[in-house]
Amino acid sequence: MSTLRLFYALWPDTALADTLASWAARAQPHSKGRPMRTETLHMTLAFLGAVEQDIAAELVDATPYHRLLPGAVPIDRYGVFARPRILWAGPQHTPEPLQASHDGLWLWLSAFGFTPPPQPFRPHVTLLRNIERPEPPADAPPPVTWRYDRMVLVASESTDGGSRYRVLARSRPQPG
Ligand code: 2AM
Repeated sequence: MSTLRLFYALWPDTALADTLASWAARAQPHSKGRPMRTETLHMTLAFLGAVEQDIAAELVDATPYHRLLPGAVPIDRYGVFARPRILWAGPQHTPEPLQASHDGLWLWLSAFGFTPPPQPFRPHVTLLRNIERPEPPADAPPPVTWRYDRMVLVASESTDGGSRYRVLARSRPQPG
């Protein structure tokens, strides 16, 4: 059976995506590397990898009902993942409610047969790939607050021009 490469993420609105793109542009002269396209910028909550079509269909149906508690995450620093050569933006400290949403998501996903990765959650937005410097720029732009109330289920598809992301489902915001 064929599979889909899936992940859950927070997706920024266009204003925040533009701000994150400006963070990428500001770091690029220092870090070099390839900026992510503005419309692809996101914060991954859970990477599932290759998922069978029937499980993917179950996730699409169930995702609207897995409601996230609304929260906010400060984007206040640059960071580097040296081995995959990524320059990212993210919080200095993971907010406890975001950690709880991450943990709750994986608990919910366990009912579908998924197990969480062994490494701790490191919330980040990948800004540049294939960077040429192992340290981030010394100064970050002014911090921004990312307010979220839902997550998206995304399929990552290989195309001739690289990866393309397709949103398959959205969780519903908590009723107000
Ligand atoms: P990254 O930006 O740090 O590479 C789609 O690939 C999303 O899932 C990206 O945000 C990616 O993070 C994240 N991800 C997490 N674990 C991954 C893995 N083992 N392989 C590929 N992507 C992963």
